[in-house]
Amino acid sequence: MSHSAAPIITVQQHILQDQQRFPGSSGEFSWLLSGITMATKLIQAKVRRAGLNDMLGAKGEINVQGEIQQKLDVYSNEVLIQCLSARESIGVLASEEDERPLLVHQGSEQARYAVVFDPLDGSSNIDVNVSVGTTFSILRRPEGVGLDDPQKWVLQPGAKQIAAGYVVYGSSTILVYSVGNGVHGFTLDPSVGAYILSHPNMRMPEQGKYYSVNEAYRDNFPPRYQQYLDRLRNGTLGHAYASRYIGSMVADFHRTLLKGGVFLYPPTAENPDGKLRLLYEANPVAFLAEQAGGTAIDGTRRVLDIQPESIHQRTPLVVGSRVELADFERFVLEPETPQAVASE
Ligand code: AHM
Ligand code: MG
Repeated sequence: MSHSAAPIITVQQHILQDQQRFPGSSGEFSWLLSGITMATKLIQAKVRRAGLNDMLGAKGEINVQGEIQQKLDVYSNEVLIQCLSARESIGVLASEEDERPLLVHQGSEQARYAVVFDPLDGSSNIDVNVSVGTTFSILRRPEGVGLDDPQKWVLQPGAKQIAAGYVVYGSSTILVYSVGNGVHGFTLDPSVGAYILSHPNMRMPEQGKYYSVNEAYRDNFPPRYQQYLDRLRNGTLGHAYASRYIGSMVADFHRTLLKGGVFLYPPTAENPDGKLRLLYEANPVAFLAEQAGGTAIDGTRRVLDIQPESIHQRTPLVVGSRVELADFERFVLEPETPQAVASE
């Protein structure tokens, strides 16, 4: 008897297949990634109960379970560190929440990877029940660099990421990751606690209908960015765009990945480097965008080519579909071309 139903694939099975791309890794890479998936399941459980936690005890107080109430971003950070520091293959962890990188398994020869993450991005949205997320980026220990210099493990251009991804805690919990072999999305089935492949081989549409930017800051954007937004609105790219802005990068990017369009966090007069962090916000998103057929630039350069100078450095970000990004590059980066001038 033949069976026509599609197979059910969990993220663990998928990672094991992907791992064959890393000869000699003998299971350690899938073990590492399973630390991330475990942590995000714990985080999502806490996020889902956020309103109840507030009800059961104010921050800093002891709740009915005897736990001290913690801010969710602090909790998320600790959970990731707890889950990842059990993996012998990891030597360095760097988080948005910690000023310096954290050393784990000091002296272990097996420690070959660094993991950089933002444990709870967009956390100001928690109070109003709007999507938040976790982002992560995995780097290989550079040749000849020891544990005495953890900064060097993580200060590598995004093009060196061997894996990156995010989890969006939205109306469902979705994990999206890539090991440089396409982008794949998994939806958490909360009844069994497993991430199930729901979005294989994600491709960003060539063009979308939305732009996504905090337009309240528009007057402070460089003039060319302002004019670019006008082009999107006035139909220069073939249709008039609508806007969508959640204020959680992970959620705004997730929509851009699925529906196409462009997400921007431009430089402003006060913040010439924008707001987003290069290592654990822009880099994972840029890696996924490129893997899905999109483009990510900092306004002038490819994000993945930027050599980071410090762990928490910021970068402007323009990421999205090919058509929107090609127009950005033509219009904003080469403003002297006759085409750009003619359409002003
Ligand atoms: P956070 O890491 O403090 O949560 O800040 C990052 C968030 C991003 O998720 C989002 O894209 C951006 O801040 C929104 O900033 P703004 O309110 O300036 O538009
Ligand atoms: Mg953040």
